[in-house]
Amino acid sequence: MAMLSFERKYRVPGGTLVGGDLFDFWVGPYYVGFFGVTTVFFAALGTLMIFYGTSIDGVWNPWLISIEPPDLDVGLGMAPLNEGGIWQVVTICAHGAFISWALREVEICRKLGMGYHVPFAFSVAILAYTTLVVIRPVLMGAWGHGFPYGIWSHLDWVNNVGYAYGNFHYNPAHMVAITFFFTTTLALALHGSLILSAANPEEGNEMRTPEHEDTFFRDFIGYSIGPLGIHRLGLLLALNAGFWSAVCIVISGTVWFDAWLDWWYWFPDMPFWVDIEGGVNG
Ligand code: UQ2
Repeated sequence: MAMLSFERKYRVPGGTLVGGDLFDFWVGPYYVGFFGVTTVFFAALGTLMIFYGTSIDGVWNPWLISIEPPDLDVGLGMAPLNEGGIWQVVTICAHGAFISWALREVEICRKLGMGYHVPFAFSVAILAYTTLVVIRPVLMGAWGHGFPYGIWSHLDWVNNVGYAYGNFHYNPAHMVAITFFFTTTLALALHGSLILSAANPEEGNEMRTPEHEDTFFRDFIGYSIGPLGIHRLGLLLALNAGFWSAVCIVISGTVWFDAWLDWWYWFPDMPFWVDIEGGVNG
């Protein structure tokens, strides 16, 4: 594997959290480290379990493969392998692989003397997954509340769980999450288009500068958030999209049990107008 001209300079020893210098080496372009080994271990074991599970089911259409969680009556116990136990092992392996991946990012950050923004951001994604398959099932008392590991089956799960609370779009945290998702795409579209408009000119034209980028938005809306600020905003928006997604599902079935539409009755039920004749309360 060819090395970029600057790569060797940054292949410095140290910065490891676990294993000292035992795993402090590279394979081709990849830093290994203790957590590189554990990532490969958990990812391989989890993948093998998925193949084992679907071979029991006799399903080989990739769209239809599904590793189901245990039945609800298993509660928070261990299930036999072919009755949801495979799902439990795959869930443990997924956490092992995801957390190892985050800690490998931390070791690379430490080597390079960088901030921990990337592992922090990835941890929010892990938290969203953990909320679905661990935190909410534990709060509700059964692993069976986790989602099945299948392309088609997880869509069915989202559909059914959504309708279990009436219309999920009335969930206020779901509204906040969607707003962050949409605003993330708005910010990235503004940023991507602004950078390309300045940094990728037509053949023969000279590249424009960050000052041009600032000036465009000053001329346009009287405000520029700045070349550092747009990345702070982007990270803030994206992390909030994941965080509020986790909030909107974890409160469904734990602190709110009815249709989400009914939650909004706090507004017409406020004391100022709750007894007004002809109002929503009759
Ligand atoms: C900006 C800036 C960038 C950018 C973008 C803006 C020079 C290269 C996209 C403009 C962004 C603004 C005004 C914030 C918009 C707010 C939301 C919530 C979408 O000023 O500095 O750097 O890429």
